[in-house]
This record gives sequence, C-alpha cells and structure tokens, in this order.
Amino acid sequence: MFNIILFGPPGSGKGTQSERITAKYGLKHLSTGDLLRSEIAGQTPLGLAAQSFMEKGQLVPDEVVIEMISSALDNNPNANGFLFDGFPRTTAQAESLDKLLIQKNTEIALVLALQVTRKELVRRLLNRGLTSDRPDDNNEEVITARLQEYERKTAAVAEYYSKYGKVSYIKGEGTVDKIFEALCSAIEAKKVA
Ligand code: B4P
Repeated sequence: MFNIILFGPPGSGKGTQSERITAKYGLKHLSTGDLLRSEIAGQTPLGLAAQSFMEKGQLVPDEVVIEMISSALDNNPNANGFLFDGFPRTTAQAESLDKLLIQKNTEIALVLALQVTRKELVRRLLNRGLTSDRPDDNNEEVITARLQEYERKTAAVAEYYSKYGKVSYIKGEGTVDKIFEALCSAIEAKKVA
C-alpha cells in the first residue's frame, strides 16, 4: 500500500490536485471535507453536528472526523493505497491516523505540503465562492477564520511528520499542470527510494 497525505491551507489546491493524483496512481481519494459535505447534504446526525462548525470556518471535532476516516478505511479493504485530502488537520488526528494504519500493517509514505501565500488563498476561495454553493467560501470573515484555524491547529501537522522525514514541500502557485508535475516528481522519488 502507498499512502499519501496532501497537506496545505484552505484553498491551496488540495481538492484540485487530489483528483489528478488519484487518477494517475490508482489511489482511493479520502477527503474529509467532501465526506462531511455529503453527510450535511444527507441531513444525517453526523452532518448536522458538523454543519455549525463548518459554517463558522472552525474545525469539526476530532472524534467526529476520526470515526469517519476509520469507517472509510474499513469500507475500502482492497485499496492499493489512500490519498488523504484535508486530513489530518490536528496532531491528534495525525496520531489517530498512524494508529489506524498500523492496524492495517501500513503507514504514511509521504506528506506533500502545498505552499501558497495568504493573499492568493483568499483570492482563490472568494473566487470559488462566486460559483460554488459552499457557504464557507463566500464570506471573507469565514475565510479568515479558516486560515486562523489552519495556523493555530493544522500547521503543526507538518512538523509532526517532519520528525519522521516524510514531508516534501511543493510550491502551490503557478499553473495546475506545473504544480501537478512537481507533486508527481516527489511521489516518484519516494516510490523509487
Ligand atoms: P475542505 O473541504 O478540506 O476545504 P479546504 O481545505 O477549505 O479547500 P480545498 O482543499 O477544497 O480547496 P482547493 O485548495 O482544492 O474543508 C472544508 C471544511 O471542512 C473545513 O473548514 C472544516 O470545517 C471541515 N473539515 C474538513 N476536514 C476536516 C478535518 N480533518 N478536521 C476537522 N474539520 C475538517 O481549491 C480552492 C480553489 O483554488 C478552487 O476554486 C480551485 O479551482 C482553485 N485552485 C486550485 N489550484 C489552483 C492554481 N494552481 N491556481 C489558481 N487557482 C487554483
């Protein structure tokens, strides 16, 4: 199994690049943002619990997302590997993920960390807010809250994996094709090593 985390602040291109990476390498895409939005659309108890946090730009409580990822791993026993998109977002989530993967005799091979300036992140998210129906993209206050949550709680996840030498930093500005090329080079360097 080859498992990757695509890491970065909101708007750094995780969703965009995940689709390409999973198509090229045959990995199962697990996006906690997508899973949560689908729970909200289905008006499930989990979705209703998550909705108020997401609308304010806050992280959903760890136990909710960890349980969701645990079920997703169990539901995909034959996957070649997983691409985690938007997860883990706290050190507690990272520790839980490591434990879940150990139970499956596997581990994270690589953390691809996209780096984008704050100005560009806000520009992209507001721009997506013009066309998407995501309520967390069309309000600059909520976008600021998401970026603050990232700084306060999520940035530390890269440090957590750095201790194990697993993080590769990639410039997330430029064309989608160029960024994809850089991500593929980092993946291939790891696969060969
Ligand atoms: P997510 O769904 O993960 O959304 P996101 O990080 O805000 O952005 P995303 O990754 O989808 O956007 P992308 O950069 O691809 O999270 C939403 C919310 O769910 C969180 O705020 C939180 O409340 C909750 N949540 C999710 N996971 C959680 C967890 N693990 N724990 C707790 N809470 C959790 O793209 C952004 C835009 O940029 C797009 O319009 C795209 O077209 C554009 N773009 C991409 N690449 C570009 C490029 N190279 N140039 C120009 N534009 C580009």
